[in-house]
Amino acid sequence: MTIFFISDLHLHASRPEATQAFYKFLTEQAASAEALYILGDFFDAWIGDDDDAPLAAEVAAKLKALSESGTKVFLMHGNRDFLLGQKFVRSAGAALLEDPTVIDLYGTRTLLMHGDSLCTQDTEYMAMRQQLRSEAWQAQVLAQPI
Ligand SMILES: [Mn+2]
Repeated sequence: MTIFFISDLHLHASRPEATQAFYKFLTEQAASAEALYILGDFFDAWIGDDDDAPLAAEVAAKLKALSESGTKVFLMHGNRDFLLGQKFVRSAGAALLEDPTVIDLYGTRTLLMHGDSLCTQDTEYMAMRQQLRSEAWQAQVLAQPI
């Protein structure tokens, strides 16, 4: 069995060829896999699960179909789509992973991360990241209409 790890697809309505390539990957490769791990920045941006843009619903439906066909789907936040929430995750038939997460990959402990938390010398980014990832900031932003 195969397990796929992908990240940084940066899906966006302005790049339909990337979205189509992803759909092709789902049907031609991921469909026969044991699991698909999407390790962040799956979307180029995410400002709340209440965004009713067609791309999000379409992608969720494709992932849900994959999940229902027997491939486990895991999602991790990236530095651009860290507001992806449970509503989207559920609609995609996926499970949300903490960053970092350690999995047992065929007997080998394997660390999964998006990677931006390792940019420790970029102190401005680290300070911003701390704010963006705080519950208070996220609650305040997500309470705003799209
Ligand atoms: Mn990233």
